[in-house]
Amino acid sequence: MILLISATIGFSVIAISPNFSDAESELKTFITHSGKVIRTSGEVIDPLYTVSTVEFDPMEYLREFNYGNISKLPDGTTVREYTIIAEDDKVMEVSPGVFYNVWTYNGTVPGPTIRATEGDLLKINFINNGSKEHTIHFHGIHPAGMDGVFEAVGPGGGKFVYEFEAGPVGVHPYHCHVMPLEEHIIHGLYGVFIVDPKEGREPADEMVMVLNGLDTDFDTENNFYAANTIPFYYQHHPIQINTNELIRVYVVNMVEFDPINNFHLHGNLYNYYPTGTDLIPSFYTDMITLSQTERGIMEFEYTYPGKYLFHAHKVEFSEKGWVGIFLVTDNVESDESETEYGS
Ligand SMILES: [Cu+2]
Repeated sequence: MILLISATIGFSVIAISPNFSDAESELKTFITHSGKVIRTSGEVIDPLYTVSTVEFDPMEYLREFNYGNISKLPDGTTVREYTIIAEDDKVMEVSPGVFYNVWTYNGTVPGPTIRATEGDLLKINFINNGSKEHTIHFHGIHPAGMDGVFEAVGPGGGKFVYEFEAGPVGVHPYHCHVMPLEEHIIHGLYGVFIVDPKEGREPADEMVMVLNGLDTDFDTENNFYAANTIPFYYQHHPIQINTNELIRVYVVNMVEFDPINNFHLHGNLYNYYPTGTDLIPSFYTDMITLSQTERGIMEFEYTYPGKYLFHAHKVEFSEKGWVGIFLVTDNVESDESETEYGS
């Protein structure tokens, strides 16, 4: 086969007539995670993905709660309906120049923060648009058939409706439970599930922080750590809060591979409610230690304005991205950020 490539470079014409027979015999065929068939004589680096990027704004995610589509049963029970779509072919620039194949619920890592009140009936319409089997396994109390473990949902549009009563009160993770579990979690199939007490909680500036790690070179060790996926994000974009206003952080540790994580707050201490299941705090501290999927609620107020760090006191983690700043001022309108229950 003779291939003639005519390229105009200035006024010169380059003719190439290589013998492709050797190269042709070495062509490798492989399928990308989006199902595309590729043939190449070059190096096949797996995984290789199509250019389908994820845009994720950690500042938006921080205070965004999904209360679902609300309706009522004849007996007055509130029904909340959510749709969650899994995909596994997206690429996200997690740090400048570092592209990582994320597996997503509704297009982001973490997935949406699902929020309900204890006793509500939840219907989660799950659609798997990925190329592998996925599920949603909620932590909490529900029937065995709603546990998202033995009911793998097939790729390419498989569906399942998870239906259960919201409970117990607290902050819980949800995540995919298909094996190898570590792989499905480290790629990003997880999110936060908040169950509010019927009487609500004291009004506060509320936020969600998922502590996560990224193994970008597939050696089962994390290369980056973060609060809400993007390393150093809240250091470069400090979280603005007010003096003398109650701050409530729902914190969930989803770091794989490393057995512990922790959360240290500067210039202050916080009341800590492990798993958020009790309305009376267990600790008043500036440091908690969290193992995989351990979580809780932190509450605090700042008296003095200024910049305050929060970070893993496992210094390796903070130096690889799990660090942020609260920018405390005493002149910001506070009404907008307060949670309205039952909304
Ligand atoms: Cu999965």
